[in-house]
Amino acid sequence: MSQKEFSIVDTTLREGEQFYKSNFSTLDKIEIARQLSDFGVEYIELTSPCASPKSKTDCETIARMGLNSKVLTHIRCTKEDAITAIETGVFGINFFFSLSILKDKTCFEKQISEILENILDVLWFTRKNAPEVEIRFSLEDIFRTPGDRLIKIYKAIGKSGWVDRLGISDTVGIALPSDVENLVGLLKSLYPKNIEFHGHNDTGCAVANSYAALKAGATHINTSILGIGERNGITSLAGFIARMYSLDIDLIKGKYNLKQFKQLHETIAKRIGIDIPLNHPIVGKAAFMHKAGVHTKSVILNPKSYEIINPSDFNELRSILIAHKLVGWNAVKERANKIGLAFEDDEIKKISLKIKQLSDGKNIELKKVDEILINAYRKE
Ligand code: HCA
Ligand code: CU
Repeated sequence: MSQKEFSIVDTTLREGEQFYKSNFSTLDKIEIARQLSDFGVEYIELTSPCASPKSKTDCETIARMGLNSKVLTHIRCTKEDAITAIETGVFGINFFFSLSILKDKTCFEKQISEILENILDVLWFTRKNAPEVEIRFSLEDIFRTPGDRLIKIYKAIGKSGWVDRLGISDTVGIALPSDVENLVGLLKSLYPKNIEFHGHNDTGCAVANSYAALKAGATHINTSILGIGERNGITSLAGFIARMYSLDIDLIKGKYNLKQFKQLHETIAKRIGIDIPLNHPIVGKAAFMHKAGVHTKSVILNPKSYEIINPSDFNELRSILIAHKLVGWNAVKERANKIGLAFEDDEIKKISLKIKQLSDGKNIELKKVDEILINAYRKE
């Protein structure tokens, strides 16, 4: 499948800085960049050096770290921003521009051709002054940008040969996977080279949309750790990795250092002062917990019956929960065996019933289940 060739452009240090709780120090950024690079993301995107004086020195510092990941910065499409970005020594520049019908009215008073000329002027200026720098150009809010405008802009930029890839941004998370597929397909017909997708998660479609983009021929996918970004953020790295792992385990195990996944997430959670959401893919506390009797019975026999991700690939542990009213006797039997107690099946079934009665509508701890098992064993 062509999707094998994809690159992750992780933007925790750019889009993620736009999350309401983020305020990374230089040391935070250095640590996060190093861990992202060790995990193996192909690109790391940094906040514009024009955003604040420290943003500029941080770009310079991270660009010089000698990371395996390529370091990009994200700027407006102006010569002033381009000059500052080039000065930082980054590997690549991600330009963004808006032609959305809802954004900036003044923009549409100008003729599209004039806007295009300005964009081309900036891209040519950058290419000329930094021939070695990788350039991406992207239109913001592309699903609310009139088709004729985007075709005209992308055709001309593609033809110029001054960019290394074109991007599309679902800035408000409005797209469905089918919309993304259609648009990437259209873009491919105008520009059969590298395409980047950036998708917000306002309707919970970011991961599916990112996959749809790849399926239609996109090559670069934006992610952030825990999906952090403006509002409720973008495609989460864990969601995207889970999606791709489920399709091709060997590919993902070969491309990324999965054993470091949890640590990377813990670092970010700590730096922004939150807990990892319990139900987050792969790294959430509940990701490998099995509860209902029907599930636990099968998982004990064959974990794949209810798991598409092997927790040990990510240094995670599977849990079989038994201190609750949905418990199944097979799971209780497994627990009894684990603590060295053997029972006949009939006896285990009786014990399971007792656990159900005790825990119906109220929480009990595993300690209590063990106590019940030990007392029953003593009575035997
Ligand atoms: C922003 C906009 C952006 C840009 C994405 C991109 C978006 O917050 O400045 O350039 O790929 O969602 O449109 O994040
Ligand atoms: Cu965004």
